[in-house]
Amino acid sequence: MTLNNFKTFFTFLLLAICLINCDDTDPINPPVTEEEITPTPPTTTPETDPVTNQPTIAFYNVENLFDTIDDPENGGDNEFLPTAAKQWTVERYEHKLNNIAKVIKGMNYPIVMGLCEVENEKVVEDITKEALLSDYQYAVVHEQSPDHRGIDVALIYQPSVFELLEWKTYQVNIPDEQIANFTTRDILLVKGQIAESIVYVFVNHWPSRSGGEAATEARRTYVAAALREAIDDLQESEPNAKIIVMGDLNDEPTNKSVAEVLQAKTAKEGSIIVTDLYNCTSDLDMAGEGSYNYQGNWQMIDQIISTGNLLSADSSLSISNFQIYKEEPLLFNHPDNGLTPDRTYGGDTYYGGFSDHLPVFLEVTHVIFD
Ligand SMILES: [Ca+2]
Ligand SMILES: [Ca+2]
Ligand SMILES: [Ca+2]
Repeated sequence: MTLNNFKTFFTFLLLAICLINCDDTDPINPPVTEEEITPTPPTTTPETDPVTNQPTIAFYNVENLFDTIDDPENGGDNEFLPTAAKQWTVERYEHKLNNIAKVIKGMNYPIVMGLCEVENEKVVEDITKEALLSDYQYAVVHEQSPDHRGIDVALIYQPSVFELLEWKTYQVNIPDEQIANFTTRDILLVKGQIAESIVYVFVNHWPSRSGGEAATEARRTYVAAALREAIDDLQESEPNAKIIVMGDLNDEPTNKSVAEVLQAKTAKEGSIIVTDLYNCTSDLDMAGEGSYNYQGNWQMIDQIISTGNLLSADSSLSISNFQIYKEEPLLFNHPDNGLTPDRTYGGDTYYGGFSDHLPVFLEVTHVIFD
């Protein structure tokens, strides 16, 4: 092979890799250069007490929760095997499950918790089987998504508090000029009952910014439009439906997809309209907080949004006090970027942390009328 041939081949190879990975789960850009960082010892994660004594609802991007078994129909799990460069072993998998269980405890064992970046139903069940969670009898709602890496969204819930009524998924087929048959994660809709209130929860994981925020924005506005349509349909048949939207939206509250297409308002805009969507994250977003650290900047890409009828304190079911679960064990001090979520992997280097995202949650008040 001549040098020019080699260059052409190499360029083609890079392009192919780029296309294959165009929807890599790293939400914003390639991982920060973590090679120079000393990994956190993975066996010393402390268990912390719950940060609230109120009932909670939460969402968590758990960063690539794959099992260690090869799914022959999914090429996307091949890097998460004991024999792969990442050396994804049962021991590491169990350490990660235990970390997630500690986070669930830390958020006071959410009644309902959305998850993303889970490989299959089994890995979600494995979370719920953690000893730390045994008192809560968590149950699972999961459906396989057509995402090319095989990662899905899911929901866990406490059946004694949240009665599961129905659930469905929305497959979103995004027309994309660069990639034929571009697929993303389904939107999961779960209908359940807390006390006397019916609530609808949409769990999301919108397409990543990998490849550039502007270049990929149309994918997220497309999914936002699909979600808006699903909500419009629901509100047409049930105008006062209590709706919670949660997920890793890979956009921030002020981006076009969230603010304009989904029409999620900031909570401070005028008086509350019961059927409108409000972004519960807005106050913390405007204060510079976030769930994801991109090169030193906190970004609020993991969000919880609700209809106005859930925001009134005298409602039979209300939510308030949105928070980012930002406890010390989930963070490490990056030499350039400051406090940053302590992730499981940087490239193939194992750090044994929790996730590249922080979990988010809010508090729930429910009133039973006699
Ligand atoms: Ca697997
Ligand atoms: Ca495979
Ligand atoms: Ca899957």
